[in-house]
Amino acid sequence: MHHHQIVQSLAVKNPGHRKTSSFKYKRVFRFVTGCAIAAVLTACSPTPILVTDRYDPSKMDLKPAPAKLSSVRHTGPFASGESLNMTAELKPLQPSPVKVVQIDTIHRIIEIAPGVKFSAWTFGAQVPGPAIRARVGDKIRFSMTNRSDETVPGITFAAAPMMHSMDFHAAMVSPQDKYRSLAPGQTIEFEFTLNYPGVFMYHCGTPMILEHIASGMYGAVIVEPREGYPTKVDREYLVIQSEFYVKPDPDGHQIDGAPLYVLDSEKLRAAQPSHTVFNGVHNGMVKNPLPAKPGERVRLFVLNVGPSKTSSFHVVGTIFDRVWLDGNPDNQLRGMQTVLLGSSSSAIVELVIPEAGSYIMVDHHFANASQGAIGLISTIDKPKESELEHHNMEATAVPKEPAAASAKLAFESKCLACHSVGQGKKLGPDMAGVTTRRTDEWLTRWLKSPEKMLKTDLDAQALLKEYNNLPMPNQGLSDKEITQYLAYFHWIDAQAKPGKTGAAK
Ligand code: HEC
Ligand SMILES: [Cu+2]
Repeated sequence: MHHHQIVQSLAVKNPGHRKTSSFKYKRVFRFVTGCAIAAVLTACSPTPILVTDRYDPSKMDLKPAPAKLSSVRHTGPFASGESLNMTAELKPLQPSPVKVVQIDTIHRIIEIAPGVKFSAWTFGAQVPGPAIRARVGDKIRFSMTNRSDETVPGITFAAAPMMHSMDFHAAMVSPQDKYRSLAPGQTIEFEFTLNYPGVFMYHCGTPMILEHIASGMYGAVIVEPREGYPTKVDREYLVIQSEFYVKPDPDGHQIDGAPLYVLDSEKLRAAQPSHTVFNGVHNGMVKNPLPAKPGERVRLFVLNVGPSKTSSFHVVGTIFDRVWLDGNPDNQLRGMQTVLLGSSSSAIVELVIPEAGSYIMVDHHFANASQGAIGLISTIDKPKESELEHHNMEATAVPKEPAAASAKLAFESKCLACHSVGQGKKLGPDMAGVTTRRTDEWLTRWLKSPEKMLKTDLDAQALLKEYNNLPMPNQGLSDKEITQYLAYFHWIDAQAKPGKTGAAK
């Protein structure tokens, strides 16, 4: 036993000390403080107490070699490396202390929602780009060719070649050296060592950064603590939230008979996304839920890319047993219902699946969820459509006419919170069949001013009664937008005619 511990136990054993003799107390006190100082100087203690900081900068590699630029381009696959993960289901950590990673930039048409084919800029030909998995102390040996000048398979048009770059939040390096923009055909190589555990974003850092991120140029680096995680889990999944800002191509390009969608820079600057999604696809993990079994412990690596929205990540039906902010177990919270993630913030959340069911991952900012930030962790292979009520609809077809296509997109972000298409009542009526029960003239007046109609029109008043006296808020639509909604409603009802297949049933 050390001296100061003996003194402490003495003090506890003789609580009368203080009252009986202040003189004795002072002497004991002096002895205690004297010894505490001595203990620090190790004179009192046979074994010195070492305080180590696992993030001691003097033990970090902070002098990586300069980046190398060349014009020798990669050919073949757009991404390679044992540590790369292409899907939500994560492979275990690879043991090698050096992770060789190649991720090239290439422009691609990707489907961000059923029928919405978007002209994207990518890392590794996918959005999000491949996730790197490594651990503290590992070295990442990275190389990237800007292949944005290569043709996009299947189409004759594509976004023009562009400068691109790579910015790893997991690295501590000079941005001017390592994050340089590459011209099409150039290759950059650099190395860095992982100093902190976490779930880190990577993204293109070429101006306008906002446009490069919104076009699809992002991904994650998962860095485990040197000694691994303190808990054991049955499943590990990666969930990346991001926004898309798209509009039908003003030049009218089509792909497989449907409009091509391009970046809407006005919506982008106004931070008004057309889609908010998990893992790059609107409702993607609703169609293909992440599997789990009752009683299992699941670890989710959650990253909010943004670029401009916050995520209030929540899983309906369970509680986060542990939350490690930014993916570092040093930043632990317990028993959380949601975790708030700003742009480029992340967390590892661990949860237990209590009983059989489909547990719904959502951004609890429900405006974002209604734009597609929804996914399932499910004990069932294919959950029934009806279980998704209140959350979102599934579109299976897209109108060819640009007016109807624009309205479909607008409908998905503005109206879907209250209306379904072919899936029954929500807060308001199902839009399927609306053109058979109302004339265009009535619908135009309604969309222009529901409040005026509710005062004067008997059919509108009856409708209000049927919908619990909840008046539809005026949506502030322009005449042009109203015409587009009518085109969309007519398209929906044309789909439902015998012999046709499509969204409305
Ligand atoms: C906050 C919920 C809410 C939102 C958002 C909303 N609506 Fe409605 N809508 C309603 C309700 C409720 C009704 C039924 C009438 C009433 O109670 O006012 C309705 C009725 C309608 C009707 C008449 C349907 C029929 O069967 O006659 C149309 C058409 C319509 N909405 C279109 C839209 C469009 C288009 C948008 C998006 C631009 C939209 N609504 C957004 C709640 C909403
Ligand atoms: Cu870029």
